Amino acid sequence: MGAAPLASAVTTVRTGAILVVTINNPPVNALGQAVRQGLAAAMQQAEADDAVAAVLLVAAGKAFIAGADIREFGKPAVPPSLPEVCRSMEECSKLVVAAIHGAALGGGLEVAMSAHYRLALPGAKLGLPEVLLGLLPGSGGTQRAPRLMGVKAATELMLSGKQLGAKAALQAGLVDRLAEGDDALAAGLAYANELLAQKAPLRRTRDIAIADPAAALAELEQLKAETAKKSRGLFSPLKIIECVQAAVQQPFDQGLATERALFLECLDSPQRAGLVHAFFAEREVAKIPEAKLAAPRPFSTIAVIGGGTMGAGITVSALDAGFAVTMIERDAESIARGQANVEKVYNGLIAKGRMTPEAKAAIMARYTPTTRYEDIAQVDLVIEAVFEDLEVKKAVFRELDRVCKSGAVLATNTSYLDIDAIADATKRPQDVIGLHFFSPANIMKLLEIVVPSKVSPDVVATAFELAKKLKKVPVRAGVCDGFIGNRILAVYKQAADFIMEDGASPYEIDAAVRAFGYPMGPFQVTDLAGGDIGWATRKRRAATRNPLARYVEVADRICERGWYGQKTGRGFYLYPEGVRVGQNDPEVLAIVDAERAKKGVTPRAFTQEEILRRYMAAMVNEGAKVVAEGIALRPLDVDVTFVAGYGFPRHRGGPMKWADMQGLPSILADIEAFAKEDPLFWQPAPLLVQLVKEGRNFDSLNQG
Ligand code: 3H9
Repeated sequence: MGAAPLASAVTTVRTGAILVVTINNPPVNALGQAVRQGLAAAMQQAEADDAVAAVLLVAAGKAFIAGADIREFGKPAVPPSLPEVCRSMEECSKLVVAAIHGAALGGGLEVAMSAHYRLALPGAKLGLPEVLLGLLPGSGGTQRAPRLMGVKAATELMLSGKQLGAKAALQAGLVDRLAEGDDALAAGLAYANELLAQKAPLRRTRDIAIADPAAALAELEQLKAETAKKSRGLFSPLKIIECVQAAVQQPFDQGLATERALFLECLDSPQRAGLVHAFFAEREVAKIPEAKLAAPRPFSTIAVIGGGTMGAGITVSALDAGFAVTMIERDAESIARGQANVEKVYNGLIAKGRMTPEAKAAIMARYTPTTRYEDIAQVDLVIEAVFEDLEVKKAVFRELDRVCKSGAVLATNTSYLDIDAIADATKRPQDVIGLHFFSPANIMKLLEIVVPSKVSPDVVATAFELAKKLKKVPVRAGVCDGFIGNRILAVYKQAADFIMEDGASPYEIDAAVRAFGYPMGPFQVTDLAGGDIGWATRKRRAATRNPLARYVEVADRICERGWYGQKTGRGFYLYPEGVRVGQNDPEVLAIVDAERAKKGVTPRAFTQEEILRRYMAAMVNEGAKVVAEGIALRPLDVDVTFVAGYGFPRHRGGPMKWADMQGLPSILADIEAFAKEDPLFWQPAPLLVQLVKEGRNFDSLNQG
């Protein structure tokens, strides 16, 4: 047995005739330069050593290989490239076996596909998720996966970014063998020895022929048509299909060259920059100052106060995460409705064949309905989701203060109200925090964790721990009207109202916003959420509104008619029975015209570009204020809020990242130009002005 230390990220040890090559690059064995270098050297070592008959590739830690090192994208490439490493592995004259445990993603799976044989352990996850980063598999994945799995299955894997478990990967043809247990080294050695004993051939993926090319090309045409419809302006999905077409039509090496060229195009695209930003930002948001100060409090039982849409959604989310949940409502009728709301979600899954009645029964066994506060005396964490009214919420918190055990975390799911005031209704404000869920709470990923002034750091840490258990994306927010998301939303929604009153129809505005990449425009969202909700807020704020500030009354006129959107069949759009996509309503246009006439506004035309410039400038400007006030910790927290909770197109990274990519001077110039029309609304954020002056961007505030 001989050991040869290479770069420390990759080590080799010979065991009999097998050279064991171990990748050790924590946390996830990404294929950074040192790993690529180490793998290339290991392959040379195997070629040069006559005593080596086979190479076994294994990895240390929790993942096999999570892919290329995403942090290297956008920096100058340092050789050897990953395609070169993959080629040296595939062309190796010794048998190459990969033993896969944990994630083998992107470049990680491409490395494995370049081995001659693949073994997977039970926890293995295999996938080509490059599309989620605006990329395509760029180390032969688009050429090798179709040869191993068939054209359609491989293309679907690449277009979806989905991960396959070990068994599914075996069925798909991505791996050759499953092993029991968790010892990849032992299982890999046994497999490699078995292959050597059988004198198994060097089975190179590149040599596998693609069956029935004509049928494969027809399938690709169909996938292309579906993808063009579904991918809403995304760049890399169609490029993936082009690569697979090359795999079918071109010799292997030419296919690789096509893949390389298209990969580099994707790498250069702003969509890649936006998606990679979103990937890291979603991980950075959990890095909060409180995590350094305190550990989370232990918790296993949860109470939810209120069984309405929100309370039921939160209950389902907590039940799905394995918690025991007690739901409180004020009387027997309301708690029965609350339980029905919870069961409706599971019954829907059963109806779709996605859950068995037995699984539902097992989940519901952890659910306890009650009308008595005393029943939650021993609960670890309470989430209040009652009517959005400060006095109602304060009364609930006084009750919680009376009954809950000392140390219980008391959370409110308010979306606007002053959490400091709610905390002060108790004698334990250090235990009170905001958990702002988004509807439907069991589906939406965003959780704004709102930190009032007296809360203790371990409660904040507990809230982040809860988010992790619920598989939410948590964003830390400070207390203000609307926190991060709804505060910024209120401002750009106003900008949309101004554009409407000045001449664009709500339908033109929605279309412009959809063209930017949102699934819906702001008026469609109003109709979906219910116009009455915003109306109630506007009425609540009417007394404190600056009388000099511009106020557009169109939405009020619409609500006064009882047109609250989808639920009433009519709002900004018409929803005749059975129609979910709204139809334009000439009567709404007449209302808009009447309001313009009343204000003496002569309507003018807006291009999509101008609509977007105003809409986005309002969003970015308020985002900058939210960051400067410390309501959001960093610009990236604003980005994650909007991508995870407000439908902001992920490939643009978030509003602040988008602004950086546009260039902050051009955004500021727009705001200054708009301010000439309405100086009160368009006040440039001092932070934006300062960054422009210093030649910096928002991203410079994300570091450290
Ligand atoms: C690619 O491969 C291109 C090739 O086709 C062609 C090349 C020529 N690089 O998510 P976690 C960090 S594209 C760098 O919290 P988990 C992550 O930021 C790549 N860093 O853990 C975090 O850092 P920190 C295709 C990476 O257990 C830490 O690792 N591959 C990478 O919940 C832990 O991550 C992918 O898209 C990376 N590739 O999930 C896979 N991956 O501690 C991306 C992770 O400083 N990765 N980090 O915050 C994942 O999906 C998940 O990280 C994984 C683990 C499932 C692996």
